[in-house]
Amino acid sequence: AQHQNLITNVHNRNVTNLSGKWRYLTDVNRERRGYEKDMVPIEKWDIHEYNFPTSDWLYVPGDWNTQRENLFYYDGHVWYRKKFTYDKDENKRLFIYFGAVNYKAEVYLNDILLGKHVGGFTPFNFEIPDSLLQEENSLVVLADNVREFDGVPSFRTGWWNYGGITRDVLLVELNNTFIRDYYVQLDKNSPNTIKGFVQLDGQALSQNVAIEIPELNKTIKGKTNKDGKYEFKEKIANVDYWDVDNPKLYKVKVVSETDTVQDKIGFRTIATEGTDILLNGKPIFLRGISIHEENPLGEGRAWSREHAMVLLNRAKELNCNFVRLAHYPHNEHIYRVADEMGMLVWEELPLFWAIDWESEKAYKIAENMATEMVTRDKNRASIIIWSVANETGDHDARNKFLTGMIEHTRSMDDTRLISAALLKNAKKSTKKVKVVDDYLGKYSDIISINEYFGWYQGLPQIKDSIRWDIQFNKPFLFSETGAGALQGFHGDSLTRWTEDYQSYYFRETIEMCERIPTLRGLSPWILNDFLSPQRVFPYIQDNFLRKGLISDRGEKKEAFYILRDYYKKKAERNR
Ligand code: GCB
Repeated sequence: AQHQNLITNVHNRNVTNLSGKWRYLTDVNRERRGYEKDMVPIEKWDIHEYNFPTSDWLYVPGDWNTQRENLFYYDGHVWYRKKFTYDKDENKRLFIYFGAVNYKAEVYLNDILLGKHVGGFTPFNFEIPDSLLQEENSLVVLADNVREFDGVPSFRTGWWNYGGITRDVLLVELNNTFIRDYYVQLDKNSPNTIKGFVQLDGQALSQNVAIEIPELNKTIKGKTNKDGKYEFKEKIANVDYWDVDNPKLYKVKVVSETDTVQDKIGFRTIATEGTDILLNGKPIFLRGISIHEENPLGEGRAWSREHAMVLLNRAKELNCNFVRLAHYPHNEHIYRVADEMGMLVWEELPLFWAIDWESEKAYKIAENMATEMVTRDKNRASIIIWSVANETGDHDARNKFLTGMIEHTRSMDDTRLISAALLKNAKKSTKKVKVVDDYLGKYSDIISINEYFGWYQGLPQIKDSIRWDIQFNKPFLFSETGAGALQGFHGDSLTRWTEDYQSYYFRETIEMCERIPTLRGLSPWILNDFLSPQRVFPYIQDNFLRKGLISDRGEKKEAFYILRDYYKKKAERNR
């Protein structure tokens, strides 16, 4: 069994949350105890060695690395078990939904395989047939975060390979024929046109459906085809557009003869014109910051609405109107909070560094991830950019892979901009002139570059003499820039790892930015220090990447205030 068509907006449906303590067993040898046969009486598994009832537990959602010291560096197989009872209405259908399991998941209910999933940052669901439900149910999940060269991401990442059931697990009870998915967005080229679709799932696929927006006195009516799909495009008037200062969300009700689902959706357009980014037709400068999905109140993966509020409030305090949520799709909560707060968002696929570009397997995984990402988030006004990759080399295999990914993403949603965090052309660049001519630039709407002059190369003043030769007439963005500093460590501004050096770096970066006429934003690296497998410099890094403007313990560094003040000025000028 493979995973089945994704149900959207699960949090607004009839759900039972299975979070809490789950039993777990590590399986270092990956012996699986017969599970490869897809069917083994789990209770027989409870022999001395592999004994769920007496085993330790982990919290779900959550990574295992930061919950158990002896799992901190563990990449491997972990078996989870949750027992639950469920009183199901026999006229309804039951699904199990996972917000994310990193990296692969196998899901068994009462010893029967429900399905498998690959990809650590996107949701999936399986239907639970009535015949499988018992009075007390045993849900077993294998979470496998073993890295693969032809995986997505590949073996090498800059972030911690947190394993486990890292996001919400929900039982979702739905009507026999239900609204599985819908898309309600403004047409990119016309702020007076609303377009989208409704998709039913079940036996009664031909139905009358409606999209109601009561506050606009608008009801769009139609009939689904034999595949359960209704597509629409309609005029709409008097819209109060969603904007960063006015994050207006409308109640939207999607109704069929057998189901109803509610959402809150903002309406805005995002486009480019020459070197400008236009939000609702008006030029905007993206005052951004990059963010990893790490818990700002503790450690490990972030997974809750509360975590999202803290992260985005920190960005607000920095006077941001934009966040780059790197380097993979984050949990659904943060995009909803961004919608409510008026924060523009860049969402990204984990096609990071050296992917096995020739691998068809890797391509299929990535394509499926893009499908899951867009399916889940396509109704979020905050998301203005889909990013397909980060820092990848400019060569044929990669170009074929990524143009395919861009095409696929656009075919699912053409209302947003597409980009990728690119690199300068190292061969053509000189010490003073940095050439930007990546093949992908032709296909992306915004030219985004990661740069670290003054950190990996030279001292910050090197930025004084740099000129950017950007060979595209498109908006330019620094998707990353930053320097490491240990919070509380001070010295002169030429001493690496001090807050003073980092501040100096940011002052020089800001000056450089002001000299680039087509620059339309930046999202420096990064809001908070985060765990990284590559950053092992003792006493300074100790496994943390220290380019945060805020430490992993929540203390602000000097550079935070420098960027905050710059953004304040930019906000006043909007340029
Ligand atoms: C990058 C990566 C980011 C790293 C950063 C760094 O370009 O995109 O994940 O953490 O550089 O600190 O070097």
